[in-house]
Amino acid sequence: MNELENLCINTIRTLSIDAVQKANSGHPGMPMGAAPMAYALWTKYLNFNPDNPDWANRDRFILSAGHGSMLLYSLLYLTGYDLSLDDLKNFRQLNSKTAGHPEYHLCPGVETTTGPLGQGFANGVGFAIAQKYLSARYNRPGFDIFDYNIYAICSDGDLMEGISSEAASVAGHLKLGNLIYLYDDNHISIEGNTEIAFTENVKMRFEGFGWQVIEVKDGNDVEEISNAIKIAINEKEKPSLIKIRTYIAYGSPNKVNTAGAHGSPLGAEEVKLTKINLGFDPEKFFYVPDEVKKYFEDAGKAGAKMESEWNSLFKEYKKSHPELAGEYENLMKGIFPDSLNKAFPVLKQRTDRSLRDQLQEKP
Ligand SMILES: Cc1ncc(C[n+]2csc(CCOP(=O)(O)OP(=O)(O)O)c2C)c(N)n1
Ligand SMILES: [Mg+2]
Repeated sequence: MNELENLCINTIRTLSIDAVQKANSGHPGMPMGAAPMAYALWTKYLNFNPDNPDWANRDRFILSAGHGSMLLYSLLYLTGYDLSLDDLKNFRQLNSKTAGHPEYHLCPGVETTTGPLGQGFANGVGFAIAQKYLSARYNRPGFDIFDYNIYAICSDGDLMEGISSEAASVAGHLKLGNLIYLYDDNHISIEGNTEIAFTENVKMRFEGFGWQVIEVKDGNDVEEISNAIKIAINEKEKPSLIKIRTYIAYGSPNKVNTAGAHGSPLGAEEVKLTKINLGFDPEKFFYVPDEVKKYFEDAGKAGAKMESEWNSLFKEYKKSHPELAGEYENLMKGIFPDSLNKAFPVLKQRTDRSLRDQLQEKP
């Protein structure tokens, strides 16, 4: 890993621990362990435009392990979404954009609300089905209008929840090759080591569902993670689970690999020791080196360029396929095609009898 990469990753870590410490509540350990995978995904693969979080062909990113919300907020701030350093300082405060768990509509760049474990995982499968539908209906030769992927970071708790098994099963059945999940395999959950309650063979379970499972042995190895993501992107038939061995609270001398770093701040003294350990000034808070901000913002600008290329492609598409383009644009405004309107039954409101009478009426 080069020095700048290291600095970028450690900035995600220090922003996250500072925000949790200032709020005096939250989950510092997850962002610290998962920072390298997030860095690799967001700077090398994820297509997004911070200036337009609604760009139709953006890749979707879901933080299913929503308790690690500071990971996402750090990325959104660093890449240039409409989220300021002050918003990070207001983490977990009433009416702030940076709620304890990511909230859709509250914070730009948050694709869906996550908090209940398993929910983001399952939502992502729905997103992937939607992408498949859009591409099947609207893409035409020479016009890959919708070719985006759905990415998520999920945790042990996500995989423990039953809903993730149901969703994973249908994702395998439908061959959702557009689905790429990064599993933060840190062997720790709220009650301690996963040995206590979660010892199933995750790899075999997901292979049984028809997924491709790729193992990354070192969650700090950006190259190993990047290669795994590339393999996942190239797999078009199967959803992919990238099982990445990480350490919760990586960088904290005394809290690393402990459940104590799951749901409470590191503590002022440990924050200092962590910063020293990571090569940061312990007296600086919410510190972002200029070169780090520039590097992340450049990743965002690359996405802005992609969107403008996509806009040109859509213009051409509109000329070649005006009906399809028009239908899509109408749908986005909530206007259904006539054929669909006709398919809906027309229900008349009955005003001649009270609701209670209607309910008591025998069928
Ligand atoms: C459905 C549901 N049950 C319980 C919780 C409370 N909770 C938050 S995080 C967590 C588990 C944490 O373990 P893991 O998912 O491995 O995250 P890590 O500690 O490794 O970051 C639990 C039980 C929740 N968010 N959702
Ligand atoms: Mg865990």
